[in-house]
Amino acid sequence: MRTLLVLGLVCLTLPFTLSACEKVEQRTTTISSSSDASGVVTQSSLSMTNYAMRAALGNNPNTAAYVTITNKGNTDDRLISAACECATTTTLHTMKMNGSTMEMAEAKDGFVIRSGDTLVFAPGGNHIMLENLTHRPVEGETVNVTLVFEKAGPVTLPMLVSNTPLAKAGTSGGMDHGDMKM
Ligand SMILES: [Cu+2]
Repeated sequence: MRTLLVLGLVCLTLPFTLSACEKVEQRTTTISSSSDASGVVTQSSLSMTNYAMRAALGNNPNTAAYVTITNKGNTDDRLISAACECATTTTLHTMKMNGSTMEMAEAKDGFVIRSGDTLVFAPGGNHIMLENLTHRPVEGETVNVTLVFEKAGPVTLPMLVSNTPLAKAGTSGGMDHGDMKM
């Protein structure tokens, strides 16, 4: 019932009502992912860019990974889970206010990525939490992380490991939370 209501809203708000609705119904299950030279990975209608993993720091048993996901399709999708052979536990985390402090919390229902929307995982915000590392990622190596989407299925991203993931050259990484426990 809920799904029907959502679809109804989508149809009402789109200018080409019929064709938009037909596309919703004619969703295919064909899965094929590909990666171009610039590191953009596409699967179904999802485009994944800016993915990287933070190198393990000191004795910290945990680290995090990041990615930007854009839904270029006509239907919503949901990021359900993530997995990495490098960690005992891999979960999707978001940041929430607890009183006056920002804390991370597991997004147990994953993240809905609506048609046309972009979901960002970046230092200081949403992140893929890698807990109890079984392999400690070091700067410069590549570690695979698999994202699982409700409709697009699993897609594996070869993540470059960096001490300053996603940092632009010449910046000091000001987005980072130095006090973030992870
Ligand atoms: Cu976390």
